[in-house]
Amino acid sequence: MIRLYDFWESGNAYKVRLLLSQLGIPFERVNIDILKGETRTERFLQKNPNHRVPLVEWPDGRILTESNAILFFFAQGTDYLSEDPWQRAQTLQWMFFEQYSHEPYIAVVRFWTFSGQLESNKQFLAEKMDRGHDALRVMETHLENNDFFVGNCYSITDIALYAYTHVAGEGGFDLGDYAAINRWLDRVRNQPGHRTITDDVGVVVDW
Ligand SMILES: N[C@@H](CCC(=O)N[C@@H](CS)C(=O)NCC(=O)O)C(=O)O
Repeated sequence: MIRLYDFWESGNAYKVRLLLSQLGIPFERVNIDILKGETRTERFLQKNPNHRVPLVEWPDGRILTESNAILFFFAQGTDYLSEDPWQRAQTLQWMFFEQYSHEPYIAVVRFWTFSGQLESNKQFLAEKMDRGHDALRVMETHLENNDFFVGNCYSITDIALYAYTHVAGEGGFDLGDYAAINRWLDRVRNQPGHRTITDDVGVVVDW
């Protein structure tokens, strides 16, 4: 069985938990507590020198990191990723947007908040909030005319963007002014097999 190295509060890890659950792929789950520095131990660094979860390990020893690469891998040949070359390129476009223009702001402020690092980063907060709202406006504009991000159907692109958008409020981002985003969040939540970020999925194992 494949094994996911996971951290409960991580939206990046949640992306993988959600897709594997929706695809019905069984998996083991190892909780790595990033707040205790468990991604920086020698043992974990041997698996990912870039000290981050999510990480998926196969029984034959193969390892894949980077949440959106993991989504892309498992979605191939399924309804969660189009076969059409243009739509696949659009999927990559939005997933790179998520990693460069969305996650570094919305996820980071949420992380500072729940890890108690907001005060020590307060000089960066205003800019992080501005850039986060820039990303939300880009999403809002797209969703005003589209039900989903690519091909007008639910795909890994929506999973990648849902992961941190739906918990943006935990970092102080008020989603009240983003009507189209809120309608999209509801559409994502209503997809078959949806799991929340706190749902207990996979088989928890020690390592
Ligand atoms: N680009 C990576 C980002 C992964 C990432 O930032 N993981 C965080 C948790 S959300 C982590 O493991 N941090 C631990 C550390 O930096 O040591 C992805 O999409 O998977």
